Amino acid sequence: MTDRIIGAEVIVTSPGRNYVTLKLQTADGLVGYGDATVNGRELAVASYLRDHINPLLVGIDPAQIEDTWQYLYRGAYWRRGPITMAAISAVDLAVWDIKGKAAGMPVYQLLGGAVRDRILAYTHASAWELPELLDTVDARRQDGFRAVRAQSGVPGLETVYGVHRDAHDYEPASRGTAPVVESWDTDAYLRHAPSVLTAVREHVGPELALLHDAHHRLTPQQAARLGKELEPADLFWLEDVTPAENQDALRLVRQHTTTPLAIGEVFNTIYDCKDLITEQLIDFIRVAAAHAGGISHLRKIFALADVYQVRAAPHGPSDVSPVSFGASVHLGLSTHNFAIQEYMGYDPLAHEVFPHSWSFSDGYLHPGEAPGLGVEVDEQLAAKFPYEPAYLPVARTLDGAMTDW
Ligand code: KDG
Ligand code: MG
Repeated sequence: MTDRIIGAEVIVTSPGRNYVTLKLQTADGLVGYGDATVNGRELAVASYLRDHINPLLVGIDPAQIEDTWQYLYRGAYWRRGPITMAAISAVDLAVWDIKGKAAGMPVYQLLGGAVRDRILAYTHASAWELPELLDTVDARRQDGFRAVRAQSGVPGLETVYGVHRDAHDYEPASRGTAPVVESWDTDAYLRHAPSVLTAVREHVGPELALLHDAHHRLTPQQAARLGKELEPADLFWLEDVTPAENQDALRLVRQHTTTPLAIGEVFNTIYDCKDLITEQLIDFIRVAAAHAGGISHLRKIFALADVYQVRAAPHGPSDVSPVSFGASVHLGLSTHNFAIQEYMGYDPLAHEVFPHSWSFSDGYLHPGEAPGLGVEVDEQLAAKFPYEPAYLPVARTLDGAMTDW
């Protein structure tokens, strides 16, 4: 007998920050969870699910994962875009979770089984001044990390992406009814960043994998110059050097530097990735299970990337929930060209609201052996943390014009 979806519900909760979770229930008594969190636009996805998708799911056979994906993608007519694709991602994750639970197997087994024992993780180290940054990098290494993203302040600027002046943990969204306005000066950043990363490399020695995120702010020429100047720092990657809309930019960057390039955290489909992959303009593709169509679509993107020796390295900030983070770890264990998983970490409350089988130890992640995705939701606890309006910052250049944050 085929099972059927009998209930679809959206849970919006804020244990430390906002998360949007889809819960599907089946006639056989199975429950599947998916993540649909889009940082700063959470309620748009919640409405897309509640008002437009959930009514369509009731009666569907949850085992038909690919058909359900195609129904929601092709059936929308207005396809792609972050809100639509986050909603489709949530459904996809929830039905993979159900399939795993029905089979009594962790999802990585359904994806072909383990191709590695554990998944390399990187985390964030940030501090305004270099001495504190070096201390923070050391502290992350003591936590077991073998790969660290380093971000520092910039002289003359009040705010910089990835760094808080007075804290070593960085969370970009802030609660409130309007975005914080930051100021930005690319020239000041370019004068400073190479010396910081070179100093970090000198401090840590050759082995630590060192990463840096330029967060979509440079012109092609500036990105090429930065990549070249960072070569002595031997980065594992330089991330998001140019805004995602201008993919031609990467051609120029590539001609001038051998610093590896990573991009894709704001991409939603394989169509956003395909030119960068097939023209070998990047080394790592950063799509997230919560934002680019779930496990089903990430598998396709990673398979395309494999042909071109581009490796998978999904986005893993605190603003994708432990549900889609778990999905990423299942993909990591079972995908041959998976390189590294970002693990920014979670507020302790988020670990409690989303109890999970995935674990971090000695610099590596493992999805665990629980059936399905292995992430549950403590709904009673979740209800104690209602949605709170929150926004990502916006940025203006020193002359007052809006720029990319
Ligand atoms: O919501 C935005 C964050 O997820 C993003 O700024 C984090 O760039 C980021 C990263 O690499 O983790
Ligand atoms: Mg990034």
